[in-house]
Amino acid sequence: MPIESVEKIWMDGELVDWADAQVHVLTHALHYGSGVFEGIRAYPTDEGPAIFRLREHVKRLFDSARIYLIDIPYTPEQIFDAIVDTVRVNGVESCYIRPLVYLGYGEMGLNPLPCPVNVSIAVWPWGSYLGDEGLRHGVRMKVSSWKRHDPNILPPAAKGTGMYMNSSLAKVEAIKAGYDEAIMLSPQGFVSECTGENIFVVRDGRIITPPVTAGALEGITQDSVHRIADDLGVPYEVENLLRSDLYTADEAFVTGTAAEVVPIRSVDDRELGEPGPITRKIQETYFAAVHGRDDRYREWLTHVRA
Ligand code: PPE
Repeated sequence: MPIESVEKIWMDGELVDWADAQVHVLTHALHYGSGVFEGIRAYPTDEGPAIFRLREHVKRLFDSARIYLIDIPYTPEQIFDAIVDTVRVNGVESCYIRPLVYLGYGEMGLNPLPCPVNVSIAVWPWGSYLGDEGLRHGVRMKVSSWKRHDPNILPPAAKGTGMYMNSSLAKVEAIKAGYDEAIMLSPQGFVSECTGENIFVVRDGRIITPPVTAGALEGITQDSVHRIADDLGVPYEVENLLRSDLYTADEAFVTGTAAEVVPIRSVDDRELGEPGPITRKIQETYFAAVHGRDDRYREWLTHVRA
């Protein structure tokens, strides 16, 4: 589906027209994937649009940049405010938000240090990432033949643009084989995560998700699920999972800002069936939280029309 355009994009401190948000072909990041980014969502609430967990996303953006020695020429407060402004000025009720820090035009070659650092913030309306059907009835997953990065090859803690070539290889393999999404294993063979989502299984009433040492990004949605599970009194554990644990799980689901909370209906054709009660409850509570319908999670919202 083509991107649905809005009016303005924030580029290096200014709001420019959507069509004018252009870069030079010799932009370093186009050649070497030298950038870091975030994915954030804003949802409609009774008090107008609210951005979900903005503070945490801005923090992770700066952490990602730090890992790659990219010096962002703004403070976290400035980026926070710029994101709020960009949502506000475009007059959208709900949107996906993509802040991008990238090495720009100036130098070529694999030493990125002399390159200028550019920042853009784009927003656009974006529906269910894994489809409405998937959100309701679950997605069909395939364990990929492509492994996730070893943390000493590319640090999964940083949302680096280049490392998503790995995700795309796995995604394409899964789609071409007739599945919705791929599950990736670590080089050691433990379950890591999906191409753009964290993964969870439910076993004997407990939620289990793989550790960061298995190559998973420390997801902000994953953290929201942790808190929600605590509030619901569902035990939450971080443990290595084997491929076979996915086949025999009582329930399984994935989480991400773009994907939200999506049930898994099968893994490598082993049917898990319709979404189970714990997945449903987590999903329901998550949607209540993002829409400002649950007071317990109000501190996660940044209202745009303050
Ligand atoms: N793992 C990966 C590899 C990942 O990219 C994401 C987010 C997550 C886990 C979940 O993280 P969080 O959003 O903090 O819960 N993926 C982003 C990019 C998706 C895309 O297609 O682009 C997202 O969901 O915004």
